[in-house]
Amino acid sequence: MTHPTIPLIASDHHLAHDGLIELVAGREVPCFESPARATAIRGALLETGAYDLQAPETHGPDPIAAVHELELIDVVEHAWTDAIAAGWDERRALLPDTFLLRAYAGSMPLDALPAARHLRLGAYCFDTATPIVGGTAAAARAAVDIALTAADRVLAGAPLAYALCRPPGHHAGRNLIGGYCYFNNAAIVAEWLVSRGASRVAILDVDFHHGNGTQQIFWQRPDVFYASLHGDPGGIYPYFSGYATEVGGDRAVGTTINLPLPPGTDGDGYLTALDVALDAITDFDPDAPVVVSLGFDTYHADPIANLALHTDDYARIGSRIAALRRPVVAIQEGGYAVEALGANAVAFLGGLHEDLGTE
Ligand code: OKP
Ligand code: ZN
Repeated sequence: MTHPTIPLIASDHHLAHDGLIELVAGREVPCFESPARATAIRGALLETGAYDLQAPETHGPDPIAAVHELELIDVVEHAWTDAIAAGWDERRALLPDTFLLRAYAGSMPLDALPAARHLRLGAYCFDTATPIVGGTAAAARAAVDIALTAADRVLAGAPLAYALCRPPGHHAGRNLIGGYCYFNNAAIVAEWLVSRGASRVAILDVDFHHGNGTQQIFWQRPDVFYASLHGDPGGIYPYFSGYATEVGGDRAVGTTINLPLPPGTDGDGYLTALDVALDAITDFDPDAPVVVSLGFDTYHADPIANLALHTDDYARIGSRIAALRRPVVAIQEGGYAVEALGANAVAFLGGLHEDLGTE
């Protein structure tokens, strides 16, 4: 049986999104979420000869506005230019220094915000890991187009397409950026599939971190299933969501499933939890391609994670997902062991594609 090439959707827009620093527990550290990540993955995939590199097609603002509030989009688009206009040093990344927490308002009906979008940032951002620089908005828009173009390829009949998104998306909520994420690429694809006629869409999130943004966006949506495997939020970012008790809102009970994993979980342990998620997706019975939020930060040597997967485990995970016998749109999220990202992507997508076959 011959396998046609796999669409690899990528662009260079991400190169100008280079945050330089993030704050971890009050300390400045180099950004883990770096341009080198995407460069490494792209190089390794192309080297196999099994991928067809394609530029994203522009889908415009509407698919983004179907998931995110206009005021959040406005902040992502204009925080940098407003900061520069106010005299910000363009060699420094923009990070909020004040956060509009629920507790700030208490019972006060506060609704005024500064006109300057860089001064609003803390009302739309939940951490200090999500810097904005000159290239951020264009990169975030391109990442959405990359994800949507991959979805289009699968809708057109490809069993698998891979979206090399950077920045990632799964921490971004309807009105919120955070966790290196600005626009939620996977959520935008899921909503796009619904707009294309799907009545049930499943998102499988295998990034090491809980996709709090994706979960929030679809919390009350019985037509979009969200399954996530991740480091136990009791000790792992983003701390405030991803517990097994979170199963969906009152209008969508059972269409969210969280599988927190203990530190040190290896490939066998991971596959056991993955089977729970895959069985749930099978029961849900999506009528659209499965959206995979794909992170390689489950890798044993990842600098910000604590699981113990190895490169060959990604091939096993890929082929287990292929056993769903459903087409897949794979959307890149995290993974920070740059030297291993290429091999891990080759293993995962190879295992997935081989076993998906062409029927
Ligand atoms: C993005 B993705 C913990 C620092 C956490 C943010 C991590 C964002 C991960 N010491 N910093 O899900 O890979
Ligand atoms: Zn992650």
